[in-house]
Amino acid sequence: MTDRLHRDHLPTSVDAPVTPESVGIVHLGIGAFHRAHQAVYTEQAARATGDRRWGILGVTQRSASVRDQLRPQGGVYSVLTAGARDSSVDLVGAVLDVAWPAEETERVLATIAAPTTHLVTLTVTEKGYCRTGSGELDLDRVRPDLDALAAEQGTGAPGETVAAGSAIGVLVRGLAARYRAACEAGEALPLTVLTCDNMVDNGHVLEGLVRSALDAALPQDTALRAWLDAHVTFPCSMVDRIVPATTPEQRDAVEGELGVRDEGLVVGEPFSQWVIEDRFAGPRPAWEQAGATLTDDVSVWERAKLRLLNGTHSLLAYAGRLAGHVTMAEAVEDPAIRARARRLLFDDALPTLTPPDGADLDAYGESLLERFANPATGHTTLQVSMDGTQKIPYRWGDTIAERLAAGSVPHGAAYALACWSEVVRREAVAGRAVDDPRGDELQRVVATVGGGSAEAAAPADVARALTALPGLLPKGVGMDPALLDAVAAEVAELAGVPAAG
Ligand code: CS2
Repeated sequence: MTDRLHRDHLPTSVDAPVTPESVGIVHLGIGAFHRAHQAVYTEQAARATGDRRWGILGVTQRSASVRDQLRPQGGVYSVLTAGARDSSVDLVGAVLDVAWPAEETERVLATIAAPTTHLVTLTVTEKGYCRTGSGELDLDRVRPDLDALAAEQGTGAPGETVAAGSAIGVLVRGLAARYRAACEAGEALPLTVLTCDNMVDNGHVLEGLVRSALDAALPQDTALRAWLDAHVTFPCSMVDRIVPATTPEQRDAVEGELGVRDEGLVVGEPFSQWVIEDRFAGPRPAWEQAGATLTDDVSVWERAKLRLLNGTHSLLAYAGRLAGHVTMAEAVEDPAIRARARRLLFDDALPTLTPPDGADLDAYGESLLERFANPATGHTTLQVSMDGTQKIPYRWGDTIAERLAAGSVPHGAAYALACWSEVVRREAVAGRAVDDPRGDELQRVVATVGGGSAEAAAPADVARALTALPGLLPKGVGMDPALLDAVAAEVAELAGVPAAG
């Protein structure tokens, strides 16, 4: 048995990480992605500048597991950069601690309110934004947090601190706590709320949800809203690094290399990119010193990345699963699947995009296929295929809408929809849960198409019904006859039966 990695006794074979002096950032959703991306930029910026104000308090929503990995290590963990040919291990010390709101809501809210904190950042995944199928804040899901918020602001029944049940809940309650602290201190206490999730206009989406939550919980509180208007910003950002779930084998391999056990190890590909809208309410880490791009307009980057990288990724995941491929690398190396991926990438998505800052999108598209083929990350088709209803709108929806509007049928995207539909149908037939927040609804659609039985549902009819699912594609697009015919034809080929209807 080797010792556990710890900030106070570090292996000498790798550079020591920086230990920040205080928490400057509260990060909601400290999964593997944050630890392999924004935390790495924060660490590198601290190394480059010596500015040690930017420790991170990670907040984990769903379970205590990341806290239990990192707290016994004093927050330090390693990042395995897994390239097709080489790999390397680095230590990151930017995370000072991890809190689980089920047990430590008060501490999380107090840290968001603290004057030394300047940023709340988020990677809570698409489903973590608690939206209904039509994109509104799902008030039922955040109700306990809204009631707690009203109580904390003195307009509801006061009581014990209620454990926060959602990331949006933590955020709005944290903002209100900061506003109260600002009033008490007689200072503005500005705050930047920076979302790093894969959604179009992510900052604007988040700001809209926060305002809806405040409208629902505190309809009379104009002073809090005035503070928000004047002192809180919600910049957009585009993040990119392929970060698969860490495997036990990777943990063992890094243990062999470091000579200590790291339960918090994360794995990432060599490529990493971060484009951030330069709209901060107060100070921030010098992330540009670590390679981040600060810009006035993130949207061109965001659209290109979502439609090209994530769009193709999802196609490969569903097509790969149907073909029995476990890893994304196997899926992209399958010639039949690769040809379809190229179609989505180059024929459907690319013509809908404006290249950001003179970037060569053809070269970018080719580089993506190479990145996906990196076998060292071990990224699985199962992981990328989860939460389809939350991802497809951003990844395929706009591409499809724009190609149809331009008078052409996007066959790559139709194939992608067919693959997704087939994965859903086969799960339903096998009686397995679909890993998606709308999974039960998807199962019901399949059963309804089959007159009450998933087995009886014709694949092409299922595909038509799923393509028309409310909230999946932009309004009206899921009903487009040319698209529906193309999807049905693709699914019939996949399922080996003639297209129905
Ligand atoms: C992937 C992304 O799991 C997924 O849905 O498409 O996590 C992808 O690896 C990242 O966005 C790459 O930046």
